[in-house]
Amino acid sequence: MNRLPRLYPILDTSCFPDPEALLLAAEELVAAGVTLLQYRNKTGNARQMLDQALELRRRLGSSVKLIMNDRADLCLAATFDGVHVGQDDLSSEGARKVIGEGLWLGVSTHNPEQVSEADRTSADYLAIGPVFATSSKVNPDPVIGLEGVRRARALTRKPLVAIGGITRANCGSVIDAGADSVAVISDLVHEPRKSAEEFLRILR
Ligand code: TZP
Ligand code: MG
Repeated sequence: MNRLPRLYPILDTSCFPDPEALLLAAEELVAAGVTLLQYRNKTGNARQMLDQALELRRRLGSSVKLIMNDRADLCLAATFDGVHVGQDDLSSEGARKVIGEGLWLGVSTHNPEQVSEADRTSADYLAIGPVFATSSKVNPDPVIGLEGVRRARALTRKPLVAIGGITRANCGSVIDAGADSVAVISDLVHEPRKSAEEFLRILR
């Protein structure tokens, strides 16, 4: 994979009143300069997820990298660029078998042991968090703080994405702690274009 962009927005369906609102937010993010997006849907069925993912791809075109959360099968079916798996999803090697060598594989980690284990896999990047308190995840792991980001940085040379409670106000400190990129859900929902432009300006 190429270098990760500094900003990695996650479009979570639970943040939008309907599919069209999510698609409009995606278009605004891309207009702001976003080049990497994750689609996260924790409530829809597979068919709804595929329909929405295909529409995202159709509307955004092929220059934006699209990552499917959780589901390697839907990554392929929706012609996405990669899949992001957590500790309860397919293992890294299982997901890699599904998507093949060419697509991106991201893995969520929440503590030093998981970072070290994921570092030994074929994952293209690792996510670490939650850095700060978050209300966007059900049953989040314990907050790791900036110290958790520093510890993760020391354990892997893979690209590192920090996640959890990251805002325009604190994103600079997360990059300073060693993250290559910040994944953000809630601080991009309200005014996606304006917020993404501000993130990108701060993180330049
Ligand atoms: N994994 C760890 S924290 C989190 C996920 C999916 C949610 C991040 O959302 P927010 O709103 O940016 O805190
Ligand atoms: Mg998952």
